[in-house]
Amino acid sequence: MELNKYLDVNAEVLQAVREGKPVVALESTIISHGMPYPQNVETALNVERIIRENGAVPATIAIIGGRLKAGLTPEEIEYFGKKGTAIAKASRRDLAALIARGEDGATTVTTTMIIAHMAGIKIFATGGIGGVHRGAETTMDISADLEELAMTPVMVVCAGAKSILDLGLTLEYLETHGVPVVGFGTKELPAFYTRKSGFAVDYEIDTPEELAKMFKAQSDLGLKGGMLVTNPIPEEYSMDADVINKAIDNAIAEAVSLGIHGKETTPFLLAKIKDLTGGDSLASNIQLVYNNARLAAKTAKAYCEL
Ligand code: PSU
Ligand code: MN
Repeated sequence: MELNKYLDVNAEVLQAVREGKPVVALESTIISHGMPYPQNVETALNVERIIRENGAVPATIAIIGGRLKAGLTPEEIEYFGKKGTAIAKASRRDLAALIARGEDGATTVTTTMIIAHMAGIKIFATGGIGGVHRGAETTMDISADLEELAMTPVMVVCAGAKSILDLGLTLEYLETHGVPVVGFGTKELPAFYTRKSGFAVDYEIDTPEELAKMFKAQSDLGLKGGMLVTNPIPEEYSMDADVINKAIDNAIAEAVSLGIHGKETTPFLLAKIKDLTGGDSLASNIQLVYNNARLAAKTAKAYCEL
């Protein structure tokens, strides 16, 4: 495997990829922008442990000093968690600038997919993805995550998307771009904090083995683009839909009145929702990420056994 000259893959990840062993990619925006310190570091380290316990090698992805990294040390994870939002959120358009300037960047779903693919990693676990924002018919605010799912062959295991987004339009967009949306053990798109959204997914799949088979068929066909696996939050950690939806509506109203836009929108809304719902949403968020890490590791293992 010829590595991209801007990419550093740590020894354990490199060996696993070369030997065809299961590897799961993880994003770093969830660490620096998604949760407060020190819970972010604790969660990121637990996620890596859960992936190992389920038979795969974790590869947390980030940009450090202008180098694209696949596989971080615990010290690097601590650094990202502590620096938090002072680290730039890096999307596709930011990669070249961060490399040229030798700066750090927290990778979103988009850039984690890009770097995972460069490193030969096929499966990626996270919390939630970006999508078509409410009001996008006038703001044109559509996350680059959807474009990336349309063109980069990585399976993204998430808990659906928060209803800070227009979930119906998000599904329309993914359909147009040929991205399969799978519900794990459900016919309904989960909405991150809750198991239900009222929107149907394309396919219900009930085992990691079937997920692996479907993704293998997509790669064998040479179809470009990824696959979105939506894994509902475990029942015992799911939140009351009214409580969370009220917080989301209030957060969106505040963002509109303050004129928040561009790359700030998603982090602003996420932080507001956390303030409005206190520790409850953080605890749920942590648990759904663990749940996705387990499924991604099992799927990566099944994929390697095909
Ligand atoms: N949605 C969440 N949690 C997150 C994100 C989105 O529920 O942490 C982060 C992810 O890193 C995602 C990014 O890729 O925000 C999307 O940002 P934007 O909407 O600006 O594309
Ligand atoms: Mn946006």
